[in-house]
Amino acid sequence: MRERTLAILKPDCVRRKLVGKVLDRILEAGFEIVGMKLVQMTEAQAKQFYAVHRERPFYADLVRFMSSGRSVALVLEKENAVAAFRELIGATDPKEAAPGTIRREFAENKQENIVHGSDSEETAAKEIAFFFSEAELIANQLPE
Ligand code: IDP
Ligand code: MG
Repeated sequence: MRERTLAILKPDCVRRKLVGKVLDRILEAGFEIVGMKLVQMTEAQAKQFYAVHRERPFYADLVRFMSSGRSVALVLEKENAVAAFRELIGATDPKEAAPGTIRREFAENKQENIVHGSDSEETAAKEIAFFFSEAELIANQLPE
């Protein structure tokens, strides 16, 4: 089934000028961009976005990192987009990510790991609504 997922090209991706390269990889893998914006998350937004991790030891650092600079928020569409995107980005820790994945290729460490991807359809719906209104999501009008 064609699905949507939320991706974030994190502040390390923007700072290291990797947005173009990572977007290329995403498009080459067959994802269609239906929403895209440059954002600077506030600390409050980062706290809310990652609230599920609030008890974890890395939470404060993660919030600081995610609000440390600009990010690119994306809504991506494809068959089984949620799982397919998680596969394309690889494991959280780039050292454990499979060869050829975006995190393995570009990420420096477990925190600064270039990209976020929703982990379920339910989370994807919530995360998409966190960044985008319905009117900002523009489906392709042309036949494939
Ligand atoms: P995910 O992004 O692969 O879904 P999560 O476990 O949901 O990974 O963690 C959210 C984000 O928190 C990660 O992408 C990473 O930036 C950061 N993070 C997760 N685990 C650690 C850790 O052990 N040390 C530092 N940062 C971490
Ligand atoms: Mg996660």
